Amino acid sequence: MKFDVLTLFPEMFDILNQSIIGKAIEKNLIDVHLINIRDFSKDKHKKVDDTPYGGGAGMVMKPDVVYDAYQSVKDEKAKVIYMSPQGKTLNQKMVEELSKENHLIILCGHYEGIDQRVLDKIVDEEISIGDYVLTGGEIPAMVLIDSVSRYVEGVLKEDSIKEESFSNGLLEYPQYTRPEVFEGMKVPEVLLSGHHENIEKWRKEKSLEMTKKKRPDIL
Ligand code: 4H4
Repeated sequence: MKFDVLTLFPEMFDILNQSIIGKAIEKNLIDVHLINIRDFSKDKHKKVDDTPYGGGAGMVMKPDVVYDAYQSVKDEKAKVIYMSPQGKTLNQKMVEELSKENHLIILCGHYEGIDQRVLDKIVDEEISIGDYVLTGGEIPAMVLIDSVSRYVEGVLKEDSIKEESFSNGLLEYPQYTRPEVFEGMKVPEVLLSGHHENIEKWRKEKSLEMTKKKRPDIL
């Protein structure tokens, strides 16, 4: 899976080199290229934004600069995603769908947004990570890269994504590990029984119970 990220702050993505995603990059399971939009400004002051036509607060990213940055990575087979609070709210189903793509170009929004003309011209899908406004689209882009990369073969151990929250429409069952007694609280007996059928049944019941309690909306 190849990710091309159009951003004004490529250095923010350094954290992707940590942990599981970092290892996946090292193993060439995923490829993350950062394109600094500012490099495509023809202005001597490297201007990338300007005041909005019609007045109003804040600055809008210039369409020509964004378009030239896009052209540098353009690929007919790639899906172009714009991270914005106006997009469809990301969920596990969308993540799983996106993981089937081979090449994602992710445009990080900034300031008050980007000139609508370049969005209309290049964006295939507008995605939000939630109904709140952040200072930039870089964290949303990293959320997308992290969540989609988990579906790329070899990134996680076999079967890790099979039973996690949302993968079967329910929240994951509660997890326990050593010590057997913690602050007087014992691990549920069934999990110590080695009786796989009973454990499976208990886990399914707990998943349903947890979902009813915490997220009845996804039932
Ligand atoms: C983009 C702010 C667009 C406002 C931005 C608009 C999110 C989010 C986000 C920095 C940028 C903000 N991105 N999920 N939530 N003019 N991005 O807050 O469309 O209102 O993904 S606008």
